[in-house]
Amino acid sequence: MQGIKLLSFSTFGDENGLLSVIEGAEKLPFEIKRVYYIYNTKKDFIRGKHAHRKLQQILFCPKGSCDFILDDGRERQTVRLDRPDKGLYICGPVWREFTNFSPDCVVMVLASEKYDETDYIRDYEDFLKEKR
Ligand code: T46
Repeated sequence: MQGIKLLSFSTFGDENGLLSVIEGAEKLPFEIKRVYYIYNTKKDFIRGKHAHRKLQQILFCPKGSCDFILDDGRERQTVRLDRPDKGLYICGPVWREFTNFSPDCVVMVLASEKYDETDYIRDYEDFLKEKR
């Protein structure tokens, strides 16, 4: 799908403990300007329901799991984030909804820009129009 890439973070350690690293141009194709995280979300609540115009993000679950339903205006795909070394890179306008949260789920987001409400497309029909 256009605008997304699955990432696998370098991981070190053994049965005594693991450490994952997100570093370098290959894994992080932008400078981080903001970090936010989402937690205590009810299992079936649907978050997101928007696209970003320019924002680049890396999303991952350091704890727990959830499903991202992604839509580039042509196709839909579900990506399950269920391990701390697995990330999702989203670049540009991809409609996203996320749900099916485990009770312990924490969604971490590394973002290329500071918060800017004008970068959000919060109406699905507007998203389709902007993609055309
Ligand atoms: C995204 C998904 C994965 C701020 O004031 N500053 C911030 O940096 C952010 C991210 C949000 N907010 C405020 C705006 C809303 O009043 O926090 C409230 C909840 O935000 P929102 O409804 O957009 O939350 P989600 O979980 O639907 O979406 C968030 C991000 O907004 C979005 O960038 O891609 O997580």
